[in-house]
Amino acid sequence: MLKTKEERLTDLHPEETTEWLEALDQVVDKAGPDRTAYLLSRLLERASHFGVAVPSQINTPYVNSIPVYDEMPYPGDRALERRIKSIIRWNAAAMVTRANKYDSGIGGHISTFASLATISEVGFNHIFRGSYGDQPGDLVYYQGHASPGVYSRAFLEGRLTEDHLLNFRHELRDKPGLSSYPHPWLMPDFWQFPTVSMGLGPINSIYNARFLRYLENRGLLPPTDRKIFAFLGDGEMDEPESTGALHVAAREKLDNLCFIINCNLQRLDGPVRGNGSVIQELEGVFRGAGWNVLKVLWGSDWDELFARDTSGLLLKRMEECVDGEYQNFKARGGAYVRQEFFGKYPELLELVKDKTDEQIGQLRRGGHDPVKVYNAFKRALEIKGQPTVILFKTVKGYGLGEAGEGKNMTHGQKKLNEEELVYLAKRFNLELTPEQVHDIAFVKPAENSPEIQYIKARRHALGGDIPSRSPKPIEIKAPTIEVFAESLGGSRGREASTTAAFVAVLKSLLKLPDIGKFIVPIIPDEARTFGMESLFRERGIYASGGQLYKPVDSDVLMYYKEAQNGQILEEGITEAGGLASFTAAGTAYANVGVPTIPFFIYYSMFGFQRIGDMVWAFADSRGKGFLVGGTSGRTTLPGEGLQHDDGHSHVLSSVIPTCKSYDPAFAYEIAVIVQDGIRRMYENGEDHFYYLTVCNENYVQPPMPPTPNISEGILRGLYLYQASQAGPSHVTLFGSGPILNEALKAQKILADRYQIGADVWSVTSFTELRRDALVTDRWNRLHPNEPQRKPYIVETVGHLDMPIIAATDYMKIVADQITPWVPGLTALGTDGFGRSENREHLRRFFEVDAASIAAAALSRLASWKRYDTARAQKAILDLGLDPDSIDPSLA
Ligand SMILES: Cc1ncc(C[n+]2csc(CCOP(=O)(O)OP(=O)(O)O)c2C)c(N)n1
Ligand SMILES: [Mg+2]
Repeated sequence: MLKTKEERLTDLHPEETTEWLEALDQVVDKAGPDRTAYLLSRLLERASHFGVAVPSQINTPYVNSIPVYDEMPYPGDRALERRIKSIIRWNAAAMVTRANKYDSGIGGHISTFASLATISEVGFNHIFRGSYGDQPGDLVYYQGHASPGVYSRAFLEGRLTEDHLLNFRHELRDKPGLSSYPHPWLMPDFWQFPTVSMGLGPINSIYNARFLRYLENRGLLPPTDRKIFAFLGDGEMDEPESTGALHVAAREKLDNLCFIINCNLQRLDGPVRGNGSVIQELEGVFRGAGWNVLKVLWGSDWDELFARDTSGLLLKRMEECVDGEYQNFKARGGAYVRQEFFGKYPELLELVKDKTDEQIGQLRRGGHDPVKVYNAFKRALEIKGQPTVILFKTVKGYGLGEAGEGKNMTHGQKKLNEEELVYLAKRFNLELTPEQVHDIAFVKPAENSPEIQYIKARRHALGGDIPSRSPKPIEIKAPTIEVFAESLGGSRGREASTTAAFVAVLKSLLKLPDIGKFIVPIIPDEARTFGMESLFRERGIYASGGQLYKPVDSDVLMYYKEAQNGQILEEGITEAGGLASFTAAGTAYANVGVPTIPFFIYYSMFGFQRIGDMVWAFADSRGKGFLVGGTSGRTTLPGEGLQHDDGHSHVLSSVIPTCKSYDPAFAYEIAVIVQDGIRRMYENGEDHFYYLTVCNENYVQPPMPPTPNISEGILRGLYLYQASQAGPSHVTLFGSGPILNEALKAQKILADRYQIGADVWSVTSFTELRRDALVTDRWNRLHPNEPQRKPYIVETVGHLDMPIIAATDYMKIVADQITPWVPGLTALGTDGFGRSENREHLRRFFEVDAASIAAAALSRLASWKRYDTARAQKAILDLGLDPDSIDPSLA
């Protein structure tokens, strides 16, 4: 029987063990750590040769990674920095308390920043660079709910006024307020990265660090020592997005990235790992993924205890305790710690016999000791070839005492009462008058005080303000539409898909001398599906270390070329990673002054519904670029079935205010949309982005008709594509994407078999039509005494006195968006789960094929009393529909 790990690791011969350990001590003494490491690795190698299952060493002991003798002295004025930090702590807590006192329920967080203050202050005073020459400096992602601390510091720096603090979470008043969390959309000069949705900071910062390397390797950005720091919560690390891309950072050797994990051992409800150790667990995860891990667990006052403890029991006791106990040690005070922690072993009690309970209670954790914190940052800056994570052990609600230090309810603590405020002020030696405490007054030393002079001098020395968002003007001129002549001319009788049409547009852009280099094609392992493989060789796939092998297809023209300056980001199967790259590229204009234009093309079903929250954050970031949902359309993608057939991404994209969604039918529509998109986003500087669905159905792509104002129609949402050829129109047909072809076939059926004329309109965007109509309606509502304006949809189609049948490959609600302005509209769409079938059967099942459209037209005409009901019923049967078939939305 195999033994368990514990059984194998039981010491059966302690004397023999001691001999081996002493031998090792001698090697360390005489030959040093490198030789020791070499000998150990040879021993392990030999052991595995004999089949010894060596236990993997994914963890190091529960002590600081940097030994005391390796520490650098602290470079700052400790006393002054403490005073400044205390004021920042106070103002942060006061901001939240005041907000809730005068507007009960407005919310905010006190305890997270309380646990973070030392780490944050060391970073601001000594580490985070505001600029590198003429380039923006380090990029810092903050824990979203620690924002009061960031505001509080900006107040001392003179970047925010007292009015700002008074209006924390009051963004809609006459004075400028502060948003609850980091939102570039709401505070565009201040915040760079929206982080408060847990898990997005980790993945986005990894891909951003990698994107900076990409820009450097492609010569678009001069290399610097710039770092990306990401402040994260230990609870936050449970999100799959937090750890899902760690291997990317290690593989790409991102030594420009440093995670700062605030291990206060608690999340919202209670302990993160009450029955274990979140720090040891995270150490294992990060080391396993190839990161450099620095643990900062114990403050300097523990150093002498470690030095005096010759029994090894102190470490043993530390490793025995689970996080739930550590939480108690902080929540219950020094006497409890003496009894429950040290009291387990007489030797440990002896070790602290000269300390009072108060002193024991104040033994600090590493994350509250500036020397330990500074040394960890310093070491992280020196590490080459690996990303670093610093695991700082802290106390949630540090310094709040009874008001919540280490307590389970501390996360929700939003208001300190007077007694608690007095405690806080005393705890951090803030010399406040009783009135100041009573009034919860903000504290700001005079401009010429040592505190303000110091804080400003430090930021000046480090190159300027952080966080700060100050995009340079973008110097991109959109290409003229003629650049896309090939797409505008149609496929000349050949059949082609809109995916191929999109790829042609992309290729035209890549060839442009001024813009081409800024285009960033991003693909999650679907390039061949989308017919983009020729780009591999033409543009190269980005590989930070270049291509180290001869590709298996090197003898063919379109071989799999990887290159250090490759332009394509081939992400592998990770839509989240692709979106994180899209975010890095779509915000590079603001963060590092390089106006890259990302095109992220992916399987549309695995877009918004899988990574919608990341798209939301992208919008918040004022991101620019093009999302392209490939193989889209519930009935247009044949064969794949329920999981793959997308009939709702246009519903999901419609909820994002800055996302302009289009479902184009033809190549020329795509060209017009992309050309204008670049003009608006990059030439005009508008902060929005695009979602285009493209499909894999092949059909003849017509040339762009010479209709006047057709481009405006394409961009605003609809235009008349083909007027009735059979006399005046009695029914109007709207069609989108490939379903436009079904509407055209229906037009012919109605004319040939029923002698009914119908106009056919191409609707490129129901969502844009609705938005325009809502804006117009609102204006009219608020200006009843002015000439009323017409929404574009009404202005274009007029008040149609006839039924309208609108058919798309998406849920009916997509077309229904415009029903208030065209009340005669009947939406045909693809509500329900997809099936694996061919297009013909799918379209019949979902009732969006030509026969279903024609039948709907006749049925609606009958209900308008413009067609005989019996003939309509017969037509339904003649057209092959089964009136009693099951409703696909229920099936
Ligand atoms: C995706 C997501 N889920 C839930 C929340 C709500 N939430 C905000 S903070 C928090 C707890 C955070 O704990 P931790 O990451 O440990 O941070 P700490 O405050 O302890 O530093 C939760 C659950 C959120 N912001 N985002
Ligand atoms: Mg926590």
